[in-house]
Amino acid sequence: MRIIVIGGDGYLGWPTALHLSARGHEVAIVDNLVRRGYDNELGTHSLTPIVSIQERIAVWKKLTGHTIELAIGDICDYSFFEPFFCTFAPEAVVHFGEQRSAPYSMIDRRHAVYTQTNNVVGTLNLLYAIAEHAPDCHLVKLGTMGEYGTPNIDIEEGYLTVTHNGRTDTMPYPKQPGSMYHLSKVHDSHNMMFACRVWGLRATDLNQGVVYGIDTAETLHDPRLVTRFDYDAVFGTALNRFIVQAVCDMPLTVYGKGGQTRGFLDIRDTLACVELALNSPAARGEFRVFNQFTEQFSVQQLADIVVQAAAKHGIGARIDHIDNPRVEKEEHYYNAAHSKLIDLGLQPHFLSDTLIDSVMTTIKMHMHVVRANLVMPTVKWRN
Ligand code: NAD
Ligand code: USQ
Repeated sequence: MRIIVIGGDGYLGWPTALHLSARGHEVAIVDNLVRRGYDNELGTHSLTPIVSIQERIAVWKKLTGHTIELAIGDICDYSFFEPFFCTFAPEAVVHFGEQRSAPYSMIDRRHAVYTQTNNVVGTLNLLYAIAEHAPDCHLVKLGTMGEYGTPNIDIEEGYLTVTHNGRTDTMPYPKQPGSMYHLSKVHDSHNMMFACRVWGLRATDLNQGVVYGIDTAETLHDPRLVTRFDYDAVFGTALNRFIVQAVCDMPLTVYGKGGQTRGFLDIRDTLACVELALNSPAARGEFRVFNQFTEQFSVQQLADIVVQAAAKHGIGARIDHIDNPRVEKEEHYYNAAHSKLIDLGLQPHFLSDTLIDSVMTTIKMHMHVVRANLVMPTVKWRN
């Protein structure tokens, strides 16, 4: 297939582009490199040393003979995106290219407006490009489990059948997102559903949980193929942060009571899920929603798992319950369906000591560059 990977320089987009290229697909990366710009803005960095996207692609070509096309530009700029889209003529697009940090979106008005403009306008441009130039193209879009929030009933995969005043209908599952970023994903979902219903597009919304891990089969070929790895309080995510904190002898930062429960998955399963979705596309006019995670954990459970794994390495990690900078339930019911990707053949990599050990090994190689001042949260949901 001819596949565009939007956001192909990011944590998940880069290893996904390699994975698809390794399977013989013709891959093009579109990225405006804004993620590297956020690092300049915030003084953050990837713990793993990442080379330029041009060098990454050149190394991949030298090692495997596979070419990955590159278009540096902003998908919000239709005068850039439309001609590239027409020339490449994709059969599928995997869309990772959004501002994805909840804390970043909550810094202030400007960051909230930027996040929602970047994410919603970019996706809207993509929907128009597909509708106008390649209506058969399958859109595989990264959404988030956080669109649903933490309702006191089971979470279904995208839709809920409701009986009201004696009549029954199936409609989008109610959304109660927890940040301006998560809200942007809800807006995207509505726009995609509209485009499928009205223009007959085909789209799969992958409502992904929190991802952990670093290495994939393809990135392990050469150190210059490593993906980025964030541990700071704005872009670092829970489990990845906890492992860095344990290795660097810092307390594990559980926010509040730690009963916040979320879906989690290994980065290798992100790649597998995207591939499964691409291999069995949605039908024309269908807006499919898959909940993309493999296990549920509370933040406290994750911290406990990391403390135990660290002990095996002789590290005496400890947990600090710090004031929660976010507004979120710290004790709640959580039971989310996630069977559609399993039905398509997903064989999950469940969280294991082996995975934590391998992440610890990589972190140890780079721990001398960890900046302690980036670890504690400074962005608050409410001042
Ligand atoms: P990332 O920030 O590392 O990568 C996103 C990439 O998109 C970056 O390289 C950035 O430069 C690019 N980008 C952003 N806006 C763009 C634009 N307007 N035009 C072109 N390129 C643009 O993020 P990630 O962790 O790889 O996440 C990828 C996607 O997966 C996001 O949509 C995110 O919401 C979703 N997701 C991530 C996680 C996670 O735990 N990392 C979990 C669930 C969902
Ligand atoms: N948390 C802590 N301590 C930390 C960091 C986080 O207790 O040091 C808690 C948070 O308060 C939250 C939970 O862990 O309750 C998850 O936070 P996170 O920062 O790991 O993840 P989140 O902000 O939800 O966002 C990440 C990605 C985002 C993706 C989302 C999937 O950055 O792109 O959409 O995970 S989900 O959570 O399912 O919505």
